[in-house]
Amino acid sequence: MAKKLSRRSFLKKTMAYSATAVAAATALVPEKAAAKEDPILKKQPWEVNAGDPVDIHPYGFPSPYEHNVVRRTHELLSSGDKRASVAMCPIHELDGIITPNGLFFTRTHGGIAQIDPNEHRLMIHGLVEKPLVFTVEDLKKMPSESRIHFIECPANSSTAWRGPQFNSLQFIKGMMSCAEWTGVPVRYLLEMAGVKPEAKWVLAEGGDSSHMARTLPIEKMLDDAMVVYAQNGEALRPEQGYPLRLLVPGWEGNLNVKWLRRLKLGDKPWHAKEETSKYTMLTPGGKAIQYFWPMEVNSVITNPCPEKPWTHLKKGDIVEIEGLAWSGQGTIKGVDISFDGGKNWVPAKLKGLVLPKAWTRFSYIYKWEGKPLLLCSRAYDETGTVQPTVGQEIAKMGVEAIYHRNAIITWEVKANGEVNHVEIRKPLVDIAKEAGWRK
Ligand SMILES: Nc1nc2c(c(=O)[nH]1)N[C@H]1C(S)=C(S)[C@@H](COP(=O)(O)O)O[C@H]1N2
Ligand SMILES: [Mo]
Repeated sequence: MAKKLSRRSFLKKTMAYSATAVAAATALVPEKAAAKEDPILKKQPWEVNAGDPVDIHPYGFPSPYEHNVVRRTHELLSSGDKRASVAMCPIHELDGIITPNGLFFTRTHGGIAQIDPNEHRLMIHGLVEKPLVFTVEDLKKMPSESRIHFIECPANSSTAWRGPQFNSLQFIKGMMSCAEWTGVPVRYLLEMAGVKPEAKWVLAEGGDSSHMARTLPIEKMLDDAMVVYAQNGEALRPEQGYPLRLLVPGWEGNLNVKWLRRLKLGDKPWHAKEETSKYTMLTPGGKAIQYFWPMEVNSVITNPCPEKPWTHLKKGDIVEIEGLAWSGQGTIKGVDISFDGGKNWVPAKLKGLVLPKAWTRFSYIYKWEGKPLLLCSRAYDETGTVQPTVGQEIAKMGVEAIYHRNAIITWEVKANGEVNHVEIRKPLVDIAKEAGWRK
């Protein structure tokens, strides 16, 4: 009896935010079970025989037991040709805020170029005093900076505009990743070339077969854009633009031109002339937004999610709800969690590094009573922007926008622990009426 009481009061305490308390709570169970546990008593092959020599893989691999943690493609998310396609990041399998290089989402318009770095150059020309050509080695000799930033394709979640299409976190939100990038600020390079006063726009062009070329305002290039050659401590992967890519922190993924070979300065935007791709946004009034650069505040719960259900949990279990929040406008200031589809909210805890224009992990320690939930997260950033509900976003942008979907995502957690992607919103006709789409 005394034991039962102390366990109950112990559980009460774990309801407060305390990771150590949770660790202790889960440790209670194995302690009793240990006597019956096979893996503890049984001699395992890996303790009987010596392991592999240290030089078996000069460049290592993950454990074969992690074979399921991979990028994935989906026929609905790309053209039939896998060279003009996207491989989605398994964000539900990640911890912390760094995406390992082998799992970084990969989007290409003309396949993954395999560039010989000795044959690659970066040219800076147009409205500059002195056009310059850099080798990769030239850039590596310059003072470098390392920064952690996410890259997100604005088409992330584009399939959700008309309602949930995928019961999968990887396919809803996997068009993004976050890494530590090392390279040279574009500002240094432009200062070396000498920016002419008329220069207002920059064309960034890739050396791959798609020759992806995007227009950027010079202010952003002089602010925090970088030419990077390294990612998480090693050279960029070919998929991410080896040997050089443009990094445009917080802005649309497509602007982060890979296999970067040219920056051309001009006095007008380049869209009519050399720019290869358009990322316009059609609004309900019929007008299109031509440039929509920063990725706005966003968040999603990664545990639980359709791929990580709570089917293994028992009523009364303590669990850590976790997720990712990010904003291309700056630093995440907070994340709220709702268990009832957005009627009531409680603040989550931001955990680990909280950096501008980087993934930010949030956490909420929760006792699951085995009751159905409508679980969602809502982030806000340093500019005061709050992540919109689906209804708010549709009222503003309609359903034809395709890009920049950052509305709140809801998981239905069933009593048996299954998790489904659902959407909470009024019927479209009501949203349209209230927003005044048609008179
Ligand atoms: N040269 C070149 N750069 C490119 C692309 C491309 O096809 N070619 N795709 C762009 C798009 S649409 C996105 S979303 C990001 C994806 O970066 P990642 O593949 O490193 O995740 O790269 C951008 N840079
Ligand atoms: Mo993209």
